[in-house]
Amino acid sequence: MSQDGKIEAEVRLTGILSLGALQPGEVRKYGTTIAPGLYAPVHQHFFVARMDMAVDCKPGEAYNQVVEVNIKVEEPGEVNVHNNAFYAEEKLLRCELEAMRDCDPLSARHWIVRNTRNVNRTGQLTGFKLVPGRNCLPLAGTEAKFLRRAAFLRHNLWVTPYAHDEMYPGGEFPNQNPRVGEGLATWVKQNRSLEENDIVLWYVFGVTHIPRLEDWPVMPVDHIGFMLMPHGFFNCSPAVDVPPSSCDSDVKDNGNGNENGNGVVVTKPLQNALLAKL
Ligand SMILES: [Cu+2]
Repeated sequence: MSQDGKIEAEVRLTGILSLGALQPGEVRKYGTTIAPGLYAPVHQHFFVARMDMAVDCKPGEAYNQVVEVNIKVEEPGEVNVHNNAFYAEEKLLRCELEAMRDCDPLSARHWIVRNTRNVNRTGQLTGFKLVPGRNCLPLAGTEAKFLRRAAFLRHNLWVTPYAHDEMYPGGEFPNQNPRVGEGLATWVKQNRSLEENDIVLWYVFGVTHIPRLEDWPVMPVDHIGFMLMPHGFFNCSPAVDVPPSSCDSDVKDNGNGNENGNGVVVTKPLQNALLAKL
């Protein structure tokens, strides 16, 4: 979490690739020849972040909802004579089956978890937005067998109301194929209401890894992640009253309430007061 209220989640990928051997002169359509006689298959990595949200809620309150935001281009006409207008359009995700969503960077798509009762100083509901990073979907046919037990990969975002026994998107025992009827894709068939509830976000994010020669013998770190960012949660930037850094205050600290050379009263920085208490 940083001083502007942002929470960043990052996964770093490294390690040794899974490899196959090649006959002399052989190349493989489904992989990269990364060293003489060696190829690494094209593959994908997926991660799921389960986030039990409680935006601006006191303990026990269940006053959250989720809206999807897409940027829309305005139709040409009297209100758009220069043909350059665009705007953010919001849509409330009312129930679980409406909330199976995919990323769309071309429309700057993101999702905001809002408190349904608390407003900021402009009267809008307080919220935190989920900002996707780069992402992908499984590159497989809809009937692929692995999608039976990993059906949660079919969408980048799922939203459920909190349930204490819904912890693992693939169900309790994801390796015991097929285990159909368990996990996220099954739970959402209840189509529970999300209009004012204890909201759980499931953000599924992945990377399609086309191996490079530079990934061998040990892969340099690749990064993938997302952000939770305040959106009307604070009344202004939470970073504007950050105390000076300690090295800065060492130079400027002339004592508590003393005048400096210009006749200006210099108060001891808050940070020094806090340090003194420690
Ligand atoms: Cu990889």
